[in-house]
Amino acid sequence: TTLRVGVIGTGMIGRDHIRRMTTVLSGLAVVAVADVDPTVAERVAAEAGAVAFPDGLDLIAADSVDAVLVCSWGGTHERYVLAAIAAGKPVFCEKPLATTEKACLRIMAAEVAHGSRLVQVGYMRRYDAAYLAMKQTLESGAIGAPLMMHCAHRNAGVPAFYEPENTITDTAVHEIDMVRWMFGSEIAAVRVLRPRASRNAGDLPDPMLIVLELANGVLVDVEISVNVRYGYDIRGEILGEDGTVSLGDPGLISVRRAGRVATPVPADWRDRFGSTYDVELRAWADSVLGGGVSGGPGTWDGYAAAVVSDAAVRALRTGERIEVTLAERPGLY
Ligand code: NAD
Ligand code: ISE
Repeated sequence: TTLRVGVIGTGMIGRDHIRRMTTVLSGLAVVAVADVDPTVAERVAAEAGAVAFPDGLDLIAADSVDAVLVCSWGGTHERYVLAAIAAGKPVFCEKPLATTEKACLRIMAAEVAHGSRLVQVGYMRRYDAAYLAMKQTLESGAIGAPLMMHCAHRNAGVPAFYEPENTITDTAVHEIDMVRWMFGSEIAAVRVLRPRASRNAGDLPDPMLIVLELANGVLVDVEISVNVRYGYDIRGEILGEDGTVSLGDPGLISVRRAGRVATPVPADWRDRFGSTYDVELRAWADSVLGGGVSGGPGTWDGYAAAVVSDAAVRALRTGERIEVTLAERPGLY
């Protein structure tokens, strides 16, 4: 059987996922696309052999669409995810699930009322070979009980529409989700510190240091830098009581010439996480095709990440330590 997918949002990642579903993964067909910019949607539809819908809500309602991929801007995710749940269709929503805690709670209420899980959120690091090997090492006990984790999330640059708070809601959310999964613990409090701004920062609070206190006592620091120019650099090291585990260098080769050793740095998230998104979408499609529940990040995870990012935005604005309070976790999750 083939899973007939409709894609809403045909920008950078929407197009990348369409390429993946049409040329890399089997068992998937992109049958419909929609974008607020109809010219883009029509061009992408023609390339993919799909039908362009003027409105994402009509795409969700179409009989030809079995499952939905939401790849539009974060603030627009809620209406599409709610519509997919109302239609009883599985939905893969790119991160963040929604941009506010309240919107995530509305999605959670709708999914709980529906009675089974339909939503997977695009926190792809859970499918990344390096992060998985790190988690396996941690869980093997080889480095002892974890104490701290140091992370860096560096972008070469960001698009013009990127707002100051996107450093948290769009960028740091990946670490926020990753550490909840890595350590199996919720985040209890957050602080944000800022050095002097980079001369490349423009109006952005760039760089910044986010300190996450986990409920299990682990402390995590995350450097966010979004204009480093030199490439896309994702780092992590866990300090345990008996040793450490770090993400390795993602550059596959090292070149020695003219008295230097050079290892390539990925250019952007497509470069660094390309095969990770392949694994992520394969797992999602398999869970949908198999009629089961996706083992990937769901609505609860999207909600928890949104609450922590709200708290981090407050910490950034006030300079204070902000405690995180989550709603009661429904039995569905
Ligand atoms: P983008 O600007 O390149 O593309 C977004 C597209 O959505 C644009 O074509 C825009 O016209 C369209 N759009 C906006 N509002 C819409 C609406 N209401 N209905 C339909 N279409 C609408 O942005 P992008 O970088 O592709 O990011 C899209 C989403 O994917 C964001 O939520 C972002 O956080 C997420 N993302 C995730 C990763 C990852 O690593 N998992 C990487 C990049 C982007
Ligand atoms: C983008 O939306 C992503 O999700 C990338 O993984 C992240 O590195 C980048 O900062 C975001 O803007």
